[in-house]
Amino acid sequence: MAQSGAPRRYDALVIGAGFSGLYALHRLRELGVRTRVLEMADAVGGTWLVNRYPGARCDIESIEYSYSFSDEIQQEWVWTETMPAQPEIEAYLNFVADRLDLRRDIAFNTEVAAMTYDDAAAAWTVTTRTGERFIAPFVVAASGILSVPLEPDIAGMGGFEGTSLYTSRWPKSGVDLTGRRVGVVGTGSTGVQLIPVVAREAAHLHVFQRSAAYTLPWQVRPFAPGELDALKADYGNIRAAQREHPVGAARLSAFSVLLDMLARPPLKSASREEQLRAVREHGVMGALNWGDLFFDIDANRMAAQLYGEAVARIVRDPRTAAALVPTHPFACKRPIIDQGYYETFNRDNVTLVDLRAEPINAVTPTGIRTAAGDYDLDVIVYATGFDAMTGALSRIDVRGRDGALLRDVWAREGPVSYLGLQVAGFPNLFTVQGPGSPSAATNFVAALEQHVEWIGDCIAYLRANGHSTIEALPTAQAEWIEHTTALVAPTVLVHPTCSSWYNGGNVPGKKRMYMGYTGGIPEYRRRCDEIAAAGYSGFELG
Ligand code: N01
Repeated sequence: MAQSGAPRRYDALVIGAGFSGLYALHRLRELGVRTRVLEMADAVGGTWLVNRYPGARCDIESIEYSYSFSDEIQQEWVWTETMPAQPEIEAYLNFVADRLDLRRDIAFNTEVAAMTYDDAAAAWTVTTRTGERFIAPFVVAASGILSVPLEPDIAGMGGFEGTSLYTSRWPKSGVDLTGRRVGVVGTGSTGVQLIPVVAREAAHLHVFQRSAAYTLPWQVRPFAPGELDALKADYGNIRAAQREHPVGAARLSAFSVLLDMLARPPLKSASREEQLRAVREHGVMGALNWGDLFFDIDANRMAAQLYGEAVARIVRDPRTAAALVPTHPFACKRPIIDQGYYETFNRDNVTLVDLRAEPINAVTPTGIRTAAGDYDLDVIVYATGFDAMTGALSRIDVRGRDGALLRDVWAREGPVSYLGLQVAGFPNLFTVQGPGSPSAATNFVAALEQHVEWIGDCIAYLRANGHSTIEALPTAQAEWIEHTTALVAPTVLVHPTCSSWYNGGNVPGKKRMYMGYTGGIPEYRRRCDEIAAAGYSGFELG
């Protein structure tokens, strides 16, 4: 990569201008740290800028899936729906960028390609794809936990003569699918949101499903007149409750529902009549709303069976209904909520293709060929997920102490980190929502605010106390991993049949390790604060 011009120097560099990067910039500026944000896209928004596929929506309430650090912002911004759709979140992040005058410190269209730590100078040199260089003592990687899309490796994909689309980079101008024969590959959170919307437009929709999803029906609605104002008037209490809640969202959300299940009676001691009543009265939710599913794989399997009975009450074609029943344990993958997912399979223009029965052999010029035959398509939509948590930093050449490459460390040892905030051997590099932090299983926005604030305070502390470096100790890192692993060990989340982005199982060749901290944000915050108060125990300050 050619180097162009003299490097520009800052006190800190932030990678990414999504939710995390915007707040990191604001916070560091407030602390008097000269900061530059490097953003590969041409606008702010991160994941909410590029995942603009039809149906894209958050599964946490807008008043909680938003910054809490500024009362002005939370009072001024007007949400229109209980759970915001992608355009509204993108608009919100643009509003925040304008309101805090953030753009003047963001370099857009600036993709970081490499970063190297210089031990003698105690600084990072960051080089962009076009060869620009930036030097700063501190780097904050706000590069996103779900920002590197996974493109499937299916023979013949490049030779498809119709339109190939990726949900993670949906065209800004939109795509008219009216009257077209569409195939969707992938039935995770993205596919489940997309499929009902596409079904209403397309002439015919084929859903190519490799793993069926557990998904709960949800009602998203516009705020009633005066409702948002009343919530805003109570924001102090709402944020206080959120702060105390393990998942960082105290109101009803995809996560809080899971947590509430823990307090429910065990499925194993429910009579058959009680089980059937739960399904009759509460549908798929009734099948899963039991307290023992997280810890007892047999109870979890019973729930899957009950879930199948609930799905069969909605989906009329028995073969389709049976194919829609997941075979992996419930809770292995991130919870999904939907609007009319199962009902979509009752439409005449929707066909489920069960890839467990007929795997994809190839993409042909005219569609998709499975083991059972050819499906002619005009459009193929890939909703095939992300290289989560470690993907964004792994595609950058991150060289720490002694030239160690971060992606090699993670390939060798798994996604190790101390607190999800730093990796041993990579001084002064902070990761917002890194592996081993609460991020994955919580309200990302609540989790990132805590991270950004801790990082800001840490940098301020180092500067105030004449330290130029901070680096996670390998022993502290190993103990942290041991702790996060022990927390999740008694749950079904680590069952051998669990494979998802939570444990890297969705990326061929990625070393598997559960990448979250399941102790909840309040306990995590307490530990992080305790570590800081003890002079950053577990870190070496230089
Ligand atoms: O990705 P996924 P996602 N052939 O990895 C399938 C967040 N999010 O983008 O399970 C055929 O969950 C794959 O099959 P399998 C949220 O955190 C949030 O949907 O590997 N199929 C799976 O069905 C979420 O968890 C929101 O067998 C292939 C699907 O593609 C995360 O993003 C909305 C395949 C990928 O599912 C990721 O969700 C959207 C192949 N070669 C996303 N390769 C909300 O806030 C992969 N698949 C609501």
